[in-house]
Amino acid sequence: MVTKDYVLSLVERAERGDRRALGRLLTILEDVSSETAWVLEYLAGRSRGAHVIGVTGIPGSGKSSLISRMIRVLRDKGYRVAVITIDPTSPLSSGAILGDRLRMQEHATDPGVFIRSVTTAGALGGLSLSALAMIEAFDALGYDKVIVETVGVGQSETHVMHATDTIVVVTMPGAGDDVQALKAGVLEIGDIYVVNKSDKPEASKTYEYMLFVAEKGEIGRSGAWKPVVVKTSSTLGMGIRELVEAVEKHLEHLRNSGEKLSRLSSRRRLLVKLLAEKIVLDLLDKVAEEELAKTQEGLEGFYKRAIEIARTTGEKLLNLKIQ
Ligand SMILES: Nc1nc2c(ncn2[C@@H]2O[C@H](COP(=O)(O)OP(=O)(O)OP(=O)(O)O)[C@@H](O)[C@H]2O)c(=O)[nH]1
Ligand SMILES: [Mg+2]
Repeated sequence: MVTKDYVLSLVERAERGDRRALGRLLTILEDVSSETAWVLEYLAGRSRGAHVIGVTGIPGSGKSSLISRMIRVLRDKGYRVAVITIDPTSPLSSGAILGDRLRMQEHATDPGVFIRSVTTAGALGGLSLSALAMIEAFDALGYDKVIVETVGVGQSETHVMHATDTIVVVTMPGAGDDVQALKAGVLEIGDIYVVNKSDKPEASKTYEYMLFVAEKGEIGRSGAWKPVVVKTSSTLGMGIRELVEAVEKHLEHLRNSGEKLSRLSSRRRLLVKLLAEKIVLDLLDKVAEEELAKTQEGLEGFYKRAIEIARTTGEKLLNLKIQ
């Protein structure tokens, strides 16, 4: 059982730079328990307005390498940086996550950088509740930049859109020189589009194309901000300063337009929604288990019974006015 005093001591120690305490705090946030509500409320109350940056885009485009490069520039500017990489929990991805960690390895001993991987844990490819809870923790602990690396699949795009302030969409040359290369979903969410691997000869064509579609308004969110296209090479360290400048400019835009605050409330709304979903699903699980335990007749009539259970549970929940 996690006591309040224990969590408070972890927060206090983490604030003083104790990385193990921070690690433990994040582990607590990975599970939803009866303590979760007040821990989140406590952390949210200490929010320092961290800049949450989503880095998304096609697999292998160089997101992790780019983040590692960005960290250097952000650290030079004096920012404390936290990175959350999302593991899509597929057996195929374990290598990718290892790769993510490896590519950011150079920052492992920097006390101003904290890197953590989380799984999507059944969140249909979206950001998990734990990832969102961790953003709250990093925000409360004074990390200036919280970077979230996600794979561009499933629900992650809509989640990233609701949970972050600035979205960097990473693409690369040779991925096809049309909008298809960006895949449905990321077209409308980016604030900054990056053509990475610009050390490759085909890159300038892709860059020209991206500028063209950005000019035509075919990419980016609707609103006052005009998407910026940056060309980078994380291998050569090219264009990284420009990318960080674009990210900073976008933050300035959010602050000046008042959007920074509305993004914070949208992030909190998503957190509450995912928390509610989790609680209802757990409840359903429990009721279904209890009901099925009563079923003695084996597989015969099992499916019929399962559907009945889903119905009755649903009705029960509605009667409880959990909607
Ligand atoms: N030529 C070139 N290769 C790069 C560049 N950036 C990354 N790569 C290579 O591209 C591969 C993928 O890089 P990652 O940084 O792991 O890409 P990612 O988008 O994080 O990949 P996933 O997380 O697996 O989707 C690695 O082999 C990198 O060395 C670049 O600017 N130029
Ligand atoms: Mg990666």
